[in-house]
Amino acid sequence: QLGLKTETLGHTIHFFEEVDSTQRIAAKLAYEGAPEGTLVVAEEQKAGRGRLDRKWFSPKGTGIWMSLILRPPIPPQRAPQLTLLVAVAISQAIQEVTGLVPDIKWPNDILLHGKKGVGILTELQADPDRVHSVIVGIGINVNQTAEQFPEDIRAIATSLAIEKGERIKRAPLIQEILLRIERLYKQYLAHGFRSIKLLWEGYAVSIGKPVTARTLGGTIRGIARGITEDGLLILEDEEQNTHYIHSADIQL
Ligand code: BT5
Repeated sequence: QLGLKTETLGHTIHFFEEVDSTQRIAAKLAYEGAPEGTLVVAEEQKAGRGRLDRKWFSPKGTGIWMSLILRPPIPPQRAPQLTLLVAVAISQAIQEVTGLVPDIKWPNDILLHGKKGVGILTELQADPDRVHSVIVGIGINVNQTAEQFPEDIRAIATSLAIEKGERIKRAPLIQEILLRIERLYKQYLAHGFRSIKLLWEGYAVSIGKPVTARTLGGTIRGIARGITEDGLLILEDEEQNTHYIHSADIQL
């Protein structure tokens, strides 16, 4: 039992010992009409995934692997804002529970001392003018030791326990994350993205710095100038051209 303090988020929880991906299950539930706040949590994912069908390593019992259904009344182009909102909420929760100060790397990574500890995957069911549901996938490395990461990501990945130097209880962290998401989400629905954007900027690395952005359309080098009101990255290249980037991998 999680002992939730939220009003709606997480009030229906589908818990699984083992799944392919909580993201797939949540998408199915959303399609079948599951209400906002429905949460799918698993101890282990056999086929956890990142963006572009990349793999998300989700071993048994050491992390938080969960997907949350939201139904915001927004057009699809505003959906990237929710990835950023959730990144802020998770960062706040991590800070509150562990004392660690995370950095957010646009669009969907949370770094602990420069290594990836959290990945967020936001997927939509939408018409061209209206979102039906947003499935927010959250993967948090909580208690892995360095040796428990596969070799190919050992140099870039970390866990809360590695950075904190002690094991972290998962239930209170999930509780705090849902509470923070709910708070920011209410603020977002009532007042828009502006105040969330300010919080986001407080956690963001790479703004004002040179970065390389790998997009599906190609690679752009430049200075990250900030984000737009819709949550796109503003990148200024060497010829002072401004690019608005919807999705990319960013190298610092
Ligand atoms: C992400 O993708 O970072 C989104 C990850 C979302 C995972 C959650 S878990 C619950 C829900 N159910 C799912 O099936 N997924 C969501 P992306 O930015 O594409 O990063 C993927 C890359 O991160 C991989 O190609 C690896 O390099 C690296 N990676 C894989 N597993 C990792 C881990 N456990 N920790 C850190 N990095 C990892």
